[in-house]
Amino acid sequence: MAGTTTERMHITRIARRAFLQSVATTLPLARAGNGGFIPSVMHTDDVANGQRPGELIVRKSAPQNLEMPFAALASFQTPNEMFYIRNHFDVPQVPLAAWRLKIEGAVERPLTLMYDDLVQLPARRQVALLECAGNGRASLQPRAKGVQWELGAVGNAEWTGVPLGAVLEKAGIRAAAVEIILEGADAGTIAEEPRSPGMIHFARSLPLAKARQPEVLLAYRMNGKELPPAHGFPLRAVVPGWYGMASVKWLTRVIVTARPFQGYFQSLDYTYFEPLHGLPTLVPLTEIAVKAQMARPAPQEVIPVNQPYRIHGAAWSGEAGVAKVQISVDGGKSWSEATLSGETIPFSWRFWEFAWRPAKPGTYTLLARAQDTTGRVQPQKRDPNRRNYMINHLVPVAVNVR
Ligand SMILES: Nc1nc2c(c(=O)[nH]1)N[C@H]1C(S)=C(S)[C@@H](COP(=O)(O)O)O[C@H]1N2
Ligand SMILES: [Mo]
Repeated sequence: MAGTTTERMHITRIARRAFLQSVATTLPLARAGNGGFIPSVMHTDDVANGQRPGELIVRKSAPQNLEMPFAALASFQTPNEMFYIRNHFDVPQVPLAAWRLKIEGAVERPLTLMYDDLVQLPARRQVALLECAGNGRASLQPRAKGVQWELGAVGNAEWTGVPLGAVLEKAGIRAAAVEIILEGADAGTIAEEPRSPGMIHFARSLPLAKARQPEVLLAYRMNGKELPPAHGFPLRAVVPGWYGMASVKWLTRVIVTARPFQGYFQSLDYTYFEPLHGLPTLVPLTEIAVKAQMARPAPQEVIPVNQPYRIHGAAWSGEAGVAKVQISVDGGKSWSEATLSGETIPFSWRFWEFAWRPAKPGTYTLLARAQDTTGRVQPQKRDPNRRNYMINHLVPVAVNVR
């Protein structure tokens, strides 16, 4: 792969100071602290009950994979420092002066854009939730392969950028086009099976129909601040409603292609079995499945008897809204409706809460389940067709009332 990059922009790994200097000289904004984003971290053992809010939990340190302690859920927009980080390779250090975005393939006019070109195009702000397709994996039995995420590989942020569709229109999509491939500057080799063919870049594709939706952005700001390095500086895709793998970070190439893309992260990773004519068929993951997650109580939390307790959390469903959330405090025998707060904001989560007052001491099994505006509900049981992804079956939360 490294040998085929001649016509591509060159990204050099340079010392952090040099990187900051080069950014600072090309971009006044950077002086406000672009490179200053260093997530504060804690180790898994410190968070038995998720009781140290304000720090991300390390699930893997090289490359860095961090999750939010979901018990600390408090704000509708997840602060940048609390937003989970899912990296397959090391964060590429991209000097802005050398950075380019290429739009190529089945287009009338191939384009090469610089950062300043992009930020001058009409911008759109879009709130959208990102959830990793492996979020909740730690609850799977038997243990599934991959990063052992608990509940925190999810976040909701406001993104600012240029609609991908607008850039594609500038380049002119040819009639033969079927998909848009998004390629990141990060690259590496995957040593475990299935192995990668040497060095590969992170890349995913979108069907044309989704790529043209107005909510799909090439984003350069996150919650009003410059996109942090770990989240894709200088530019990332944000594909609202779809699992996180579609939102390619450190974007350097947009390739319009006349055949479906079959790259590593498209065909081997991030796929599930969809039954087609009765045959389980591997297809790429797309839309986020409906789900309610409980922030508090956290598993094994101790709750005082006969006191009011606020059960609360968030619910979401890819491209649809949340219609209702129900709570059970008796292991699923009976259900009551939770209160949804605020109004539906497209592609975002919705907070919910339920007032509980446990009358007797003992162990209780709590469950939350969501239904979306298209009628979809969370499954009771894990579907093996989903492999190690798309984890939205009901997971009980056991608590102790004393
Ligand atoms: N270039 C690149 N883009 C990427 C990834 C990556 O490793 N490299 N990880 C993807 C996955 S699997 C997820 S869940 C989201 C996570 O985005 P975040 O780290 O900003 O939360 O980024 C996606 N985009
Ligand atoms: Mo992910």
